[in-house]
Amino acid sequence: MVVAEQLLEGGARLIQLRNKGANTRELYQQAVDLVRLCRSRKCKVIINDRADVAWLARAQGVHVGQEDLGVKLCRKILGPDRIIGISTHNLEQARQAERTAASYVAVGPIFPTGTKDRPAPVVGLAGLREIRKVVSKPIVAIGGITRETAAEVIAAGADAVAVISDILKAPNISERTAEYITLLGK
Ligand code: TZP
Ligand code: MG
Repeated sequence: MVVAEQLLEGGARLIQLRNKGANTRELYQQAVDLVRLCRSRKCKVIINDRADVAWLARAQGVHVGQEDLGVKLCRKILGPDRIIGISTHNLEQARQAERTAASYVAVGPIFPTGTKDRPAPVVGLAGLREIRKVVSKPIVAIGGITRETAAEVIAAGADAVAVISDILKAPNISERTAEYITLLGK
């Protein structure tokens, strides 16, 4: 949890736990530890892929992809109040996500990314602008976003950005996190 502590130190208020390599028990334990760590700092925790783990660990929500349990089933597990985010990679998926009970719609990859295995084709800023026209839920943009590009991603219609490498590969993770918060004025 060293990384999470650094993110919190930098002022993060929402962290997604993403660990594709963990088995279910490991993911559950990490989720419990992260939720405990974040609680006193008023930082929300979203668990990637697994609504069951999110519920059991009392996380604030889950983030699902196109091949995970759908939003309707996640709502059955998590109830009406928890956060459910869904990944979309094109206009049609975004339109569909808008019609679900998701709390937010993630759109990406906005730019090329080395973080995800077999990423969908790049959506780009133009694609994001088109998606903005059909989605009224909050949009979280993801994929290859850096502090140099975050402002233009927001200008293209995103309400928030999700960032992995540009924060985790920084020489100082807390400072980089704080930079994003200042940059985005949130
Ligand atoms: N979904 C679309 S792109 C991506 C995910 C999980 C990875 C984003 O990571 P990075 O390092 O910020 O490009
Ligand atoms: Mg997933």
